[in-house]
Amino acid sequence: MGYNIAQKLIKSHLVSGEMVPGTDISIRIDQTLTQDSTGTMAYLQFEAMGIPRVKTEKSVAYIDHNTLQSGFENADDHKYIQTVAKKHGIYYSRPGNGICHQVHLERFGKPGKTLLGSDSHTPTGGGIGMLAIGAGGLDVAVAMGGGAYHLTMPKIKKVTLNGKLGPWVSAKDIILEVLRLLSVKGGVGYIIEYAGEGVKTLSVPERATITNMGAELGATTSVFPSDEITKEFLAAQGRESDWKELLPDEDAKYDDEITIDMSSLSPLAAKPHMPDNVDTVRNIGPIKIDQVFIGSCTNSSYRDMMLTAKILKGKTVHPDISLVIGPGSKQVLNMIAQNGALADMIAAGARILESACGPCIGMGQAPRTNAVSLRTNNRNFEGRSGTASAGVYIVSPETAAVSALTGVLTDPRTFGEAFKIDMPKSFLINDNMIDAPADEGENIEVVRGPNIKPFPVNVKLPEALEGKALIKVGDNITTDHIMPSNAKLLPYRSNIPYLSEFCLVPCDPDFPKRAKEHGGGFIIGGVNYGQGSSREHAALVPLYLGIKAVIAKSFARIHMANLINSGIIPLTFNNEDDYGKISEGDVLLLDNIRENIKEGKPIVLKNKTKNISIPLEVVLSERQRNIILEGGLLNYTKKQSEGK
Ligand code: MIC
Ligand code: SF4
Repeated sequence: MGYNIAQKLIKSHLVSGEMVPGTDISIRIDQTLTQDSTGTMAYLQFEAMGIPRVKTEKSVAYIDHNTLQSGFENADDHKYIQTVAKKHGIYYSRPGNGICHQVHLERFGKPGKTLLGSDSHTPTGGGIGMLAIGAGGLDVAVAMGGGAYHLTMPKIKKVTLNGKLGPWVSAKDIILEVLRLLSVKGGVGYIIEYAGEGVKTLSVPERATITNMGAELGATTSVFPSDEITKEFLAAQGRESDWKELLPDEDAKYDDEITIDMSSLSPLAAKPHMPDNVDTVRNIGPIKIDQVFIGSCTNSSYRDMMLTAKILKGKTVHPDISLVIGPGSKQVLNMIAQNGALADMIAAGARILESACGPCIGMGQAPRTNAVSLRTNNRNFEGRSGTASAGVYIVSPETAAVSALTGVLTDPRTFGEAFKIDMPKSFLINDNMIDAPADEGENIEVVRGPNIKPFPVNVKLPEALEGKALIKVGDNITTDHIMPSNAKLLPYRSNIPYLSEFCLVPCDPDFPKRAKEHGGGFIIGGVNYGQGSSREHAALVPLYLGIKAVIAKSFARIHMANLINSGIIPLTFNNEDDYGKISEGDVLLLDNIRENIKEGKPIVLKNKTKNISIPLEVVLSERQRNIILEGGLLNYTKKQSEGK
């Protein structure tokens, strides 16, 4: 039997398990990446493991999220990451060098390799045929130490792309169409593999836009073949020797398949406040807009910037609009500076940002009250822009740039003849902002500023757990709800006690106070609880507040892994209707929970307030059960290494 690309990648890295969907497997990790807002925690955890040097082929620490530096905190974190990287064998991409996913694609990604990143958009690397997966910082720390990455063997969904994109329709519209078809939970448990004639019409950055936003499907990752187009991209990056062909076997099998006719697509937009709330730009109509942001790891490549510049050339941004542009990397910024495209943007009135995440994670450029903001990034969750009342529409760079000129949401097909952007034969290569690690790390001093506080570690799971249902939330709660990130909070990513004051505040401002008053308890959630980012803070902060278990209808993949790694039990209802049997404030008891988890016995929750029993499910592998019993992955790893 032949293999598809995802299976080939897994098979060549399989450490344990068999490639049977739904079962626990582990894979060897070739490369890791971290960024600064998850990186501090990941490196603190790596240090706690006591391993002197990373064991991966390449590990890179990027500084791209926390670049606002409104106080000493960000800069302290940067210094800590710079020194810890130098000591332990990790490459360091300095602030200003670009967004981790864009730079990794340009300079380090290799077809056929595995990449684990402490950021949910790590699957961007799937654009060059990598198995690139987002995970919590602790999983990345373990991988840096040479440990395998454990995951549930996903099913493989084939997305066949037929035809060719029409004028002014772009890769962003393809992934928005996939989101429209599958929804934000449609990819859970799957790897999305792209195939079909249409693939050959897409450049690597366009493919990367699609795999990047596969994160919004909840997919484990997404992957494209590595073909002649990949080879040309790598050659233009001076890395042709990194190329390797990766195609599915002719008789490859898939668990599922959908087909998209690219020729029939039109410009699309995801309306507030979910990336799957998709309609055509034309149907939504010419709504008045206040702000446009072109950038983020989804749409900040050379192609996207050149296209934007061509649209803006000789024009003026509409008087009611603030247009902000963030080129994805120093390479891109430097190239558009040299060829004059940047000058066209500036002349048109665009506000140019440094190459970083910026507005995508609420680091500046919060729009006005009740604003409509058009953005080329990937998430439009409520409040993520920094303004709770603003509505964000996710669109392509084409739609964004044209609308910035007209002042209203505009179908770019009305602009005239479409521009064709050729991929450069060679990119501008200058890796002077990437610091190599020291050959010998022993004498390197790691610098720790006062903002770096110890992280919480759980205790062994007790015999029974009792506490109140401290909060009950609905479906699709994101990690941006659980642990919001914005210009005010992101500087505190290495300060869990401070962050705990903001846990779940978008759902209920009193939650942190209540959790503290009651000495912890339970969270009750709906479907797809914890979707979105990989931030393990969304588990560490509840742990700090004494949360013992989260009982939900279902969980998002990375957040569930982060809960387990923190020793918080993710429990699901046997019957979703039982969600109605718990009210906020009810006293809940999990009797014999230690024994039941250990023995894999059925778990029954007693709602003492209502005097009823509710059967629960805990879908854990044996390893995950042991992690929970030990009180988290760090304790478990320590126990393993002590050989007890
Ligand atoms: C995001 O896009 O939400 C982030 C910020 O990049 C997160 C990581 C983080 O919270 O630091 C992600 O996607 O994992
Ligand atoms: Fe940065 Fe936004 Fe990409 Fe997250 S989604 S890595 S915040 S650009």
